[in-house]
Amino acid sequence: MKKVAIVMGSDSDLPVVEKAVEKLTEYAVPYEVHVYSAHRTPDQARDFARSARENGFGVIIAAAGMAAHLAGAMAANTTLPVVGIPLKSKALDGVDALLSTVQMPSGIPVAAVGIDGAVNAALLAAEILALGDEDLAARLDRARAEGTEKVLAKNAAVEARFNN
Ligand code: RP5
Repeated sequence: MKKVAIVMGSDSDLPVVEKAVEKLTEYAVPYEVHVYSAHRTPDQARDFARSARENGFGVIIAAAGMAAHLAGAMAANTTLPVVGIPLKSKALDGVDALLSTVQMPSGIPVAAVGIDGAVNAALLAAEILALGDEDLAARLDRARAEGTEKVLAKNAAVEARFNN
């Protein structure tokens, strides 16, 4: 199976990014984790994206806060799918990162998840890799069915309490 690259702009992003790491681990999806900044280490970020395909990656997850250009910078340098995680910061609650991540010019796509949406980023990356991996697809389907059962059980409890 191809690997997922998880790239973040700063190690201060780790508390959120680790949720993506945990989710990929849960689904036995191989990954690497790196700190590259579109602004502080632009050469390394570019080189990583340019060599990602030949280095065995199938998807890049890029997480950044504030003027969050990392996902776009990755996408500018590869045609691998890039999933952007806009991270919440103090000043603007993550809206700055959301808009910086999602408002890409036509031709250079980034699939942005919600603010701090690390779990969904990992799941989306897994779904992309599952296009070529039936076992992973089956694991994702099983987990989705289990999630549905949990919500149905909650619904049953709420209905039993209020609908007499
Ligand atoms: C962004 O700036 C990083 O992704 C991080 O979310 C934010 C702040 O970085 P630090 O100043 O904590 O290193 O590039």
